[in-house]
Amino acid sequence: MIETIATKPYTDQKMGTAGLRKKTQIAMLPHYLENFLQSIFNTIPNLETKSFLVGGDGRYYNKTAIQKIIKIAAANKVKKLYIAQDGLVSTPAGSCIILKNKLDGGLILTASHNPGGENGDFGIKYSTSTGGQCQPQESQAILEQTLKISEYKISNSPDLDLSQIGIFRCEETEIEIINPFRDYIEMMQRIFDFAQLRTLLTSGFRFVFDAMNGVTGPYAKKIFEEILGAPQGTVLNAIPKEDFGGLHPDPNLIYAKTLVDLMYSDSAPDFAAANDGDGDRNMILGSHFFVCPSDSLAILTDNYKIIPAYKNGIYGVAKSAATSMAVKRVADTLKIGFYEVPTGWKYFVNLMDSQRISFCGEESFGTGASHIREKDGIWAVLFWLSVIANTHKTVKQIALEHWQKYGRSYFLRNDFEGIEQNIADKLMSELEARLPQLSGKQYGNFTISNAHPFIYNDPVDKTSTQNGLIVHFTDGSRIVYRLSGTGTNGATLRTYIERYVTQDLDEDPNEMLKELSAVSRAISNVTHLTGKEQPDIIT
Ligand code: G16
Repeated sequence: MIETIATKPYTDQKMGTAGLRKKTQIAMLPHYLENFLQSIFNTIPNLETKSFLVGGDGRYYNKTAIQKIIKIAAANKVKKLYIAQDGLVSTPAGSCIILKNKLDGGLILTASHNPGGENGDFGIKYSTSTGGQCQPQESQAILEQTLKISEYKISNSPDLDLSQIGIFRCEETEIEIINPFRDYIEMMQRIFDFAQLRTLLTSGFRFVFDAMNGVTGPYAKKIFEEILGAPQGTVLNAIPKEDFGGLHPDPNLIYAKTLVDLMYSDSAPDFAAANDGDGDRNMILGSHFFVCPSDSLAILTDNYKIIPAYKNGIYGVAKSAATSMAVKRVADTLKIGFYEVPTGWKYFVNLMDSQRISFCGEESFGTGASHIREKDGIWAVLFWLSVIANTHKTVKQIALEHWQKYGRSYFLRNDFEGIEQNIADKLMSELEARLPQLSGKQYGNFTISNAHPFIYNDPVDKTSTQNGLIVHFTDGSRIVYRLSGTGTNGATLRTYIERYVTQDLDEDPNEMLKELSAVSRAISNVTHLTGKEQPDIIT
């Protein structure tokens, strides 16, 4: 039976950089999730002809949320739901399943790299038939629905058992519980030379993969250990946990500290990687070496020819404006297109769909390609393993040779967290107002050449988006300022600092960027406005 339940709008259901992210306690408020789901369905015509994927990264409240999605979708007469077995699907595998099966979209339940659990975060990424997350126009239409919703529809049928693959029904809606691994693994096997990778991983090469108790554990076990023959135990933290075992599942130098410590110890393996909670982010490490994500994109692009799927050539590359310029130098050398977009993977989707780009990446540990429309942690790891297998070089050698060829963009991101929203907004608006007067100003060794808001004009849908402020220096250095769109604790100011050099290639980024970091604080007035002398997090 289908019930119509009266409800009132929540005014905070605006999607951020990647879907809706909230404290779990907020998502669990009465009618909160129901309102949001009904608002999504209200924007989609002809639901009786539409099919969607549902799954997530296994975090707390996902199981309850999936049952709600089934019942609300059924009450709204959705044709079919594909539900990942046990509710577990990585964000990249979800994109793959949507594209391969020509679905109309998907609801991936994840707050990505944010902590999970009852007192952690919960989130929903809403994807469309592109396989990528909805575009700003679509999230605006959903927001408008959330602000005027007065009722939602829900079936009162019993919960479904998600552990059995098979076809079931809820009201008139067909529910198929699917294997969440098969399509994705087949795709990886088509892209990469698995025979070559198997030779590497069974040859004594020492590799560790940290799944951070997120959803990539079972994918990594199947791909690296079962198919490619890496020793049992190669995959650490391999079982998805509702609270990520208390870890903050963000693969960076701070939150993947145990792995980082191992890689800087005397017993460091040859290669290590980590993925985040939903498997779209990746961190790459060699023995005593960390690969900055901006460099990773540049290095992989420079090596595209060694991968079977790309050997005949690639379209262009794209990066978010906040990401370093390293990949542009590669694109210029390869004579392929180069694009710079706002932060948010959704901005790459039109470029991929129109065959303008093949590869893209972001400083926030995201690397990917047009095989799907999300960033892809395991793809990046398989690509790096392929580069190692082909070149027979260490990670550090590969990076050093890259810098010798192209020069190096030292890069750091400084995050000032937990700022009151009105103070963060004031900082950004005052800085934006000051930008025109900054040209020609000197700060120590650095002189500003020009400063402007970053405005992206999408060449495909012709929309225009402003995201962040950029300050350029005469020596090619850059500072980008923007507010995060993924946090759940007040506002986070992100300051991205980049300095290009053609010598001193193997130095500590903290030292190389010390002066420019101080300059970035002086320009933004952050200490005066927030009382913070230093960033809370440096990645
Ligand atoms: C999401 C987006 C990325 C973005 C990152 C950080 O990643 O998909 O495009 O770079 O957030 O965004 P912000 O700087 O606004 O916090 P994920 O892995 O969290 O889905």
